[in-house]
Formats: sequence, C-alpha cells, structure tokens
Amino acid sequence: MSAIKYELIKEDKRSGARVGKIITPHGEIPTPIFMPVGTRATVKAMLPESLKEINAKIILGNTYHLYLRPGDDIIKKAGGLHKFMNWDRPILTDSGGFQVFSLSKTNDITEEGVTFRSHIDGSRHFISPEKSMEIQNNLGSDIMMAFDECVPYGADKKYTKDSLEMTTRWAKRCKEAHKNTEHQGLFGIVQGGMFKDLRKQSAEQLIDLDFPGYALGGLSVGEPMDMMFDLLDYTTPLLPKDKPRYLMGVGSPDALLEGVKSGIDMFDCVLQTRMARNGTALTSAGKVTLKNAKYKEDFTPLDDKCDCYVCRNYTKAYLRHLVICKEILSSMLVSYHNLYFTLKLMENMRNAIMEDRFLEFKHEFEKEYGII
Ligand code: PRF
Ligand code: ZN
Repeated sequence: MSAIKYELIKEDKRSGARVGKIITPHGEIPTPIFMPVGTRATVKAMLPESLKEINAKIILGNTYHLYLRPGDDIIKKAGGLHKFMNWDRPILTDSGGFQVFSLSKTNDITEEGVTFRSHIDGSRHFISPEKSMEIQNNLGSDIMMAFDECVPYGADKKYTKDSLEMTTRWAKRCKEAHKNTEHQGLFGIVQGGMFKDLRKQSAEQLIDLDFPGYALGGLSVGEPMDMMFDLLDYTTPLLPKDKPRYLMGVGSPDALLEGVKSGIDMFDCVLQTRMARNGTALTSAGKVTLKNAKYKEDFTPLDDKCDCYVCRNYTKAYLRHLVICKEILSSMLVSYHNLYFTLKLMENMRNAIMEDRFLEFKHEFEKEYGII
C-alpha cells in the first residue's frame, strides 16, 4: 500500500489544468500546489507558525544539505524532520541528485553513484540511489524523490540518452531500496534534457516502474522559457492522469500559470524567499524592487490587492527603509508577502479551474502582472 494517494477532482475542458488532492500521512494537499523551500530544515526567515498562517500545506527539504549538516542520523534521533523542525504538515524531500551536481565540486559520476566534495568544507562523500533512500528514510519525509542525474542545458543527445537510462536504472534501485513504503511515498523523476523523444522514453520507462507520483526534472536549467513551456506541453500529458505530477525547481508566477495549464500539480522554487532577501516583492502589478528611490515616500502597501499581514500593516517606504538598512525584518516581511502572494495565486487557480474559467483567469493575471 502506498503512503501517497491522489484524487482527481476536476479537469479543465480547454487546457490540461486540473484540480485534485494528494493524501499523505501528515494530511491532505489541495492541488495545484506551491511548496515553499526549506532546504536546511527551515524556510528561510519564516516561523512554522507563519507558514501555517499563510496556508502553506507542504514544504520541501533537501537530502544533500541535511546529510551534510546536521547529518540525517541526528535528525533520525530527533524523531524525524517533522519533529526536528516543528512542522507537522507534509514534507517532500529532494534526493540530492540535483544539489550534488549544482553545488558540490569535482563530482565523479559512475553507475554506482556520485562522489563529490562538500561545498562547506571540501570533505569527500558518496551518494548512491541506496544511500539517498537511507537518508530520506531517516528524515522521514512524506514524499521522497528518486536519485537522478539532472543533465546541464546544452548536453548532447548521446550524453542525455545515456544519462536518462542510468536515471531509470537508479530509479529502479531506489524503489528496491525503499522499505518504508507505508509511511513514505517515492516519486520518479523524468529526465531527457531538451529532446522530446528522450522525454518520452524516460516517462515510459519510469511509468513501467509504477511510482505513486512523477516529477519533471532537468527543466529550468538555463533554457529559454518558451522551450521549457513547449517541453511541458509535450511531456506532462504523457504522465498518468491518476498520479500527481511535479515540476521541480520552477515557480515564477508566469511559469506556475503555464505549468498548471499543461497539467502540473506541484511546484517548488527558491525564487520567492531568495528575491525577498534581495528586497524584491512579487505583486499583482509585477515585481517591486524596494531599493528603488521612487518608494522613499510611498506610504501605500506593497500590493493593494493583497490582504496579507504585511500588506495590511506596512508601507513600501517602511519596507524600503528596512531593506536599505539590511534589517533582518525586511527578509521576514518580504518573504512572508512573497509566499502569501504565491500560495494565493495557486488557490485562485484552483478556484478558477473549479469554476471553468482558468484560461480567463490566466489571461487577466498575465495582463495585470505585465507579462502580456
Ligand atoms: N532533479 C532533482 N531535483 C531538482 C531538479 C532535477 O532535475 C531540478 C531541475 N529544475 C530542480 N530540482 N532531483
Ligand atoms: Zn501582501
């Protein structure tokens, strides 16, 4: 019996968009959903209470970071990641397959696994599909991800094909190594670079292995947005209708709308909290760069359409002041708003799909946001 179930509630007639729900051991998740990123057992600058206040239903954690610090053995001793970080709602953990390639140095990739040096102290480590499962079992996340290779943008067809076939073999090994199937669900990750036929091959091979959910990896790695949207439109419908579909590492408002349109159910992205720490807010009228001098005497809220705690209580002039002075509160307040804004966008999309007006909603949002 899988720990993860998916119920399809409504399909849009004019696009791939759909509303559903994912049932996990730590509660239900309405989809499409955005998952705030909590790489190091914290969503940066956000109290777990604040995450609940803005209605976050699931957050993401990272195998690579938590294995290096504090160590998954310590988190296991603490009673698992939920207890360790005081978050009792669902958690999804990424496998390390992406972070090892993007963060660590001198990695040696073989059939067995990946040898790499820590980006923190240069120490040598080895992660295999089996090791990734062991770490994620210790973390105790509700949804675990298979250990994959994310090929860089520009990789040639031969390399990409060999890589995706290894990712399939690794996915099979992950499935065999994952024992705690009653409490943790394991998702497969489709690779295949920018090649449609390879995306299809990868999707088919992973579907044969029968996971309770599927992710699209290897996108948003430097390719033009239109290329990603085209690959999404092609690949998403290849995935089973009765399982959740997750687009990894993608979450700008325009990509969320396009992803949902093609049939994606889950997203995660560091953009919301990273931009917040740089003093940039996402609003219904587009991005607001708070450092800009034009906000010096602007005593209106960040977004007059937003009813979050920050927009109800603070002005752009005040937030600008905090950003300029590099006050810690600026990261807290802008992160709060950016995540609220994004979670609200997802809720609005779910409502629009339920009411048969998704494409109209998408068009309206894009017009106001300044994308079209
Ligand atoms: N694989 C894994 N995690 C990821 C990615 C991937 O391809 C991406 C690519 N956008 C983000 N996070 N395991
Ligand atoms: Zn707000």
